[in-house]
Amino acid sequence: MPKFYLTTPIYYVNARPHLGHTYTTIVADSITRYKRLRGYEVVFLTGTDEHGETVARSARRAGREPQAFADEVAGAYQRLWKTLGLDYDHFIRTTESRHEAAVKKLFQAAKKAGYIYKGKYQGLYCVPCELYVTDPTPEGNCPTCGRPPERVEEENLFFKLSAFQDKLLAHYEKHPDFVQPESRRNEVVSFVRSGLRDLSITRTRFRWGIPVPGEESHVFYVWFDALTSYLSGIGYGATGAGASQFERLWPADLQLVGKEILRFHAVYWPAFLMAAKLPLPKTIYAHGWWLMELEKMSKSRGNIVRSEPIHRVVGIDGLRYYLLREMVFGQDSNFSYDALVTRYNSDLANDFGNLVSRLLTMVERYFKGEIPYPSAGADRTAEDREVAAVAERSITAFQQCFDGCDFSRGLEAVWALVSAVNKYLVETEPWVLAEDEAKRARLATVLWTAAEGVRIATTLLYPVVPAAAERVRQQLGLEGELAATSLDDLSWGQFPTGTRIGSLEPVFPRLEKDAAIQQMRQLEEELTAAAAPPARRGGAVSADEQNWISIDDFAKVEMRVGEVRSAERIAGATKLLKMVVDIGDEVRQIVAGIAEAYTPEQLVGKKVVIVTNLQPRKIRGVESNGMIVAATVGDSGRPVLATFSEDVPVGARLK
Ligand code: ME8
Repeated sequence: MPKFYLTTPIYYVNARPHLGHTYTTIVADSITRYKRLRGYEVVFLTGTDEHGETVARSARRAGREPQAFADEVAGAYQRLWKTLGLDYDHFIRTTESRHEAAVKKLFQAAKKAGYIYKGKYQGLYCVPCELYVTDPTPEGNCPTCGRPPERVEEENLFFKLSAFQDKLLAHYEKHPDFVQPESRRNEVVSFVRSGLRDLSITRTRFRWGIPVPGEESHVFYVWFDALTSYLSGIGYGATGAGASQFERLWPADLQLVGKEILRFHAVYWPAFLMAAKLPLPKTIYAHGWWLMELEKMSKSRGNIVRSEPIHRVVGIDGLRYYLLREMVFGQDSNFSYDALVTRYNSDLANDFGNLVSRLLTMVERYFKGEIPYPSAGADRTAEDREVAAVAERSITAFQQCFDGCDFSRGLEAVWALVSAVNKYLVETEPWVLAEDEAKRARLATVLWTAAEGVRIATTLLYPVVPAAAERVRQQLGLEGELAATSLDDLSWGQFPTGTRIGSLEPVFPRLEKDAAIQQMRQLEEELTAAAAPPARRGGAVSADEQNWISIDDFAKVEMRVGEVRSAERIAGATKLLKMVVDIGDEVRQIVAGIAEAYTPEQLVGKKVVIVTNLQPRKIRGVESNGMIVAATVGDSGRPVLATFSEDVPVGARLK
């Protein structure tokens, strides 16, 4: 049996899973199911990325030890994948000792081959991206996330990435499938052509990482650590059975990544592997982003949607279908509850679900629940032959699309068949045939043909909507499980006649759109509130007391000196400005109603007062993580920002 080793990125534990993470993992699960139907032994790896400065800082903010914090978030990922029934084989956590052993082994191999040396890094560093910023934006910000980097100076171990420029270019040339899709491949090639600098692969500025052998004050750079998970999760660095599993499975056949981390996977990763004399993965496939109001959905932007509210309302298969059908793999897609429910109702409830229930109701009514025998081939009409031809075309197109990660077009190919069967039933009118005893043979052929079309569509749908497809298969009275079917054997004309159908229950009940959307939004809000720090418990106070607060109450308000790094207007909101403000040990996004009093240019570089422990909230859909302090002046209520007459350090507290 040919093997197929497939990976998702391993997810950072500084954020709980949102729809973007669910997306990649669901895609990997669908590919796993598809490849298994094609006869592959599929091994699917996912996991969590638990080291690094960002995680250490998130843990500190939550008042937790990094390991306890990582345990909790890694647990949240594992629980969600279990709830969603995602069929992974390996879950690797970078804090496991087997992973630590693998990272050290990869490092030693690269060192032995002469690709590691000691040097000094002086320059800019972006903490959230854990990345040295060598090519800042014109405003001096990180090119990946747009946030202001910090100036650092560190003694590090360097990896001789520059030695791999020609080797990488030769590899891209020789293996056009190595980076997909094509457009991204071109970006990677031109990035490498423009020259590669050596890469610092250790850090001394924090301790939360894997210690570097022989350099006790250094820990590994989080990307050197994290990328190795694709090896450690299947036995690299192990002995005995673990090692032989690694020999059998590596190199990976397909590594799925979001486009923002393609450079790490298509440039650094193959260079590390080449240095250690390990074979390179066959394909790195970069997909696009789920956007919310045209911005990447991400925790730091505060614009996330979680999968729980969605799968609780449209079901797990409803969620899976939407994600694979709506996004063209490789491109960005805007998430909308409206589009989600519309897709669900039109494709799943109407086209497919109704077809199944109409068909089975007729088989029950006209043939006492037994799929009838079709008439002999010679009696077939053009309509019968057309359905068969569409089915054969759908089988081929579906497989071609899924082999090329074109899931939305693969599903369109199945819908061509679903629509053809619906059209066939409208044209042949079995309910009219049923009224005439002389047309019973024709009625039998029509229902058999429709059942065969539904069987094929259901089999093709299994990788995307596995639970629903298995239920339809049972309702059709077919034996065995779809999971054990072979797609290579799937062709027209195999529906076993005389099959007794199972009991009918709708697989995709229709949803009332407004109610479903409201329910999902409400669940999402509840989850957001549950994740936020608990609100202060209130109680009734007398009128006299209302004007007084204790010194302890005042001390609860944390105010700090912030410096505005960037500011921009919010489209469609005349009063609002979105600012990025540095408050010392972090930067915050803050929305304030000061656009009529200040231009963005007047604000950049200004020292201001920020209330930093205010519960985050969304203003016009944009997350605001703090409040800027201003006086309200005159009848118009013009805001005047509080600032300082002497120079004060960023981050200083006010009391
Ligand atoms: O980058 N749309 O982890 P991460 C689509 N730990 N996919 C999205 C998405 C969105 N809006 N947001 C996230 C890391 N993703 C590193 C990876 S691998 C050795 C280390 C998906 O938790 C997408 O696949 O930030 C992206 O690559 C991944 O989540 C990043 O998750």
